[in-house]
Amino acid sequence: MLTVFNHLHTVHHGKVEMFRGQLVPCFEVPARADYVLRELQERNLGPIESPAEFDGSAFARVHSSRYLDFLANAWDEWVALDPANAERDAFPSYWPIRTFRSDVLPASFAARMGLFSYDAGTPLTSGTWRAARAGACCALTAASHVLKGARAAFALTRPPGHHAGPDFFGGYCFLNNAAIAAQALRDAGVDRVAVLDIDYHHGNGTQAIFYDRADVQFTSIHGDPHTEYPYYLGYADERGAGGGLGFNRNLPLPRGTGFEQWREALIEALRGIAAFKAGALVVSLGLDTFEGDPIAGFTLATPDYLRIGEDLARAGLPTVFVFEGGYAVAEVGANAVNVLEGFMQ
Ligand code: Q9C
Ligand code: ZN
Repeated sequence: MLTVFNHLHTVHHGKVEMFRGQLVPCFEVPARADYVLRELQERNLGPIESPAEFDGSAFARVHSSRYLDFLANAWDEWVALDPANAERDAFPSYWPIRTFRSDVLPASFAARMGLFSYDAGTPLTSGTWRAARAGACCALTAASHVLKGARAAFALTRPPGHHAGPDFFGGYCFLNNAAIAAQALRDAGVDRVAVLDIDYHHGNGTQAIFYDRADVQFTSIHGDPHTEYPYYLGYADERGAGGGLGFNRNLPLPRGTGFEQWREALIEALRGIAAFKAGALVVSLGLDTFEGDPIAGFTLATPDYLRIGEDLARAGLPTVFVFEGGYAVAEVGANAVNVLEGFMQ
């Protein structure tokens, strides 16, 4: 399988995130992508290339222009507030929840940080915009290979994307790489695109982007949001809105779920994808379902990821894989590449 690697990913390097009342070292670290890259090379999974250049128009198909403008300038605004900020990650401190206005764009940078985000665990750093932009270009390049007839392609990038919505960042995500790829497939003439999200955490950003759409079906298997991040979305009764009713499917599973039960959800998800008659599939490939993951609660083991790849291949669809979460750094390479190898067998 062809991999499109974001060589610029290292310029997004958060120092700390807010976790249980403390600033702790980031879980979402550059080594994650490097471990996957090394495993791809060691196992000779196929060519590894750099992303093509795209202008921002494909990003604007899923994100609002005021959000993209904000992201593009956020670091410079942060440093302009205080030169010492150059050494500090930027975090939001205020959020416009219920009864506040979200139509006004405040002059205050702090106010806009909160307007465009939903948690305090997602540091914005000097290279965030450059890394995220190059990452979205990886997703677009992978999609273009599939459009040209490749059976599958893998966008290997960080920061991840599936928590980023039309106009917000969070959950370590800034640009929604999977959504950008899915929309690009639609715009290139694929009538129906399925997005399957197998990260441990519900893909709230992707769901939000496509919630009222019948042309992009979103399915997610994840930890039950009653107890798991992102808490406020990902419940089974969220089925889509308006013309999109019936095209959103959430399969939450309790913390502690093992592979046997997880795989039943996967088979069910694939049944729904087959009924949708998609022309292409985008997989949000999170590996934080792994038993050793430090911030998640399923118990999948490394060999299980081969089975997942085999199951996904049986859908018989041109497939774009997009790297999402997975924080057991030393194992994330083997787990990710197992999915891809299982798919290609
Ligand atoms: N309980 C992705 O996997 N913080 N994002 C949880 C630990 C948010 C994960 C803190 C986790 C976001 C792409
Ligand atoms: Zn995750």
